[in-house]
Formats: sequence, structure tokens, C-alpha cells
Amino acid sequence: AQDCQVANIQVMQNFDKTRYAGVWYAVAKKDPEGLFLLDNIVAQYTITEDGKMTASAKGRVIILNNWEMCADMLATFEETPDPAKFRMKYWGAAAYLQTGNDDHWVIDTDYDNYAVHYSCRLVDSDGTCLDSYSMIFSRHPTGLRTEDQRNVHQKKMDLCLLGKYRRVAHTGFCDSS
Ligand code: DAO
Repeated sequence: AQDCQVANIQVMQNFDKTRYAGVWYAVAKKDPEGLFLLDNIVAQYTITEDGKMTASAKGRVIILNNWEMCADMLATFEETPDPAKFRMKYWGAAAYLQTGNDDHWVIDTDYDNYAVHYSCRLVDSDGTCLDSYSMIFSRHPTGLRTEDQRNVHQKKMDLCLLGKYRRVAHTGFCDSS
């Protein structure tokens, strides 16, 4: 499954958003054009009483050329016929932060240790993705367990993004805010 067609990307089967809830640390990221979240990225997914998935996320950003800060982001998710594919509306707690509406696909997860997220913002005329971002999440701020690295490597290949990720540092920059 590596023809790089967005329409053929396999996502998590029988995705269970309840098991996905809780805190995830981004340990690696493939950036989109005009990247926003730099590092110290921590996302907390919540299922509301009416069964909807929401998230809050923090991360270090640089806005207006040179202002380094910790961005407080909020997101709501719209479900689609595929339980692992959502539309994510996001905005900043402060008005000058980025807003958007992106695909939010869960490619793979074991719920307890790792997750592979993917979003294609722009599909090319040949069906491949022109502008994507992807986060590798861990339940552990220290990184992926050795036994999960194989799976994650395979998924990076399936997404045609092998070699395009960078490590996401956790230095405590956003811990106090
Ligand atoms: O860093 O450029 C980028 C893309 C990130 C978009 C902002 C997302 C904010 C909400 C994150 C929720 C968990 C993925």
C-alpha cells in the first residue's frame, strides 16, 4: 500500500475514540507548509458527554516574525463515515494564533503507547498529497518504546513520508502556562 494516493491511505480499523482520549506527546512531526507548532507539543483529547471528540493542545510557536510563545489551541472534531477520519476545526485561545479546518486521520495506534496522525491539506491533481503534516504521538514524554518503532516506521513508509519527520523536543517550555 505505497502508491502515495491519498485516497488509498489505510487508516486505523475500528477506531475507538474513547480509548484514544487522554494525553499524547508529539515525539516526531512532519511539517506542513508554513509550519506552526514547533516543539513541546502536547495534545489532550477528550470525549464530551454527548460523545463528541474535542482536544486542547499546547506547543511552542513563533508568531509575527520573532515572538516565541506557548500556543494554547482548541479543536473540535466532526465525524465522517470512517471512524478514524475526522474533520478538525481548530483555533487559538488568543485571537492572533492560527485557525483552520484540517483533515485529522488516525493511521495507527495501540491506544496505550503510540499513535500515528496524518493530515493532507492539499491533494494534487495526480491524487498524491501536496501539503501534509503528520505527528507521531507517544503516551510517554520520553519517546516511543523500542517495540513500537517498527510499526511507526512502516506507517511512515505507507504515508510516503519516510525521512520527512523531525524529532519534537520536550524541554518544559509550555509546562507552566
Ligand atoms: O504545526 O503547522 C502545524 C500544523 C498544526 C495545526 C494546529 C493544530 C492545533 C490543534 C492540534 C490538535 C491535535 C493534533
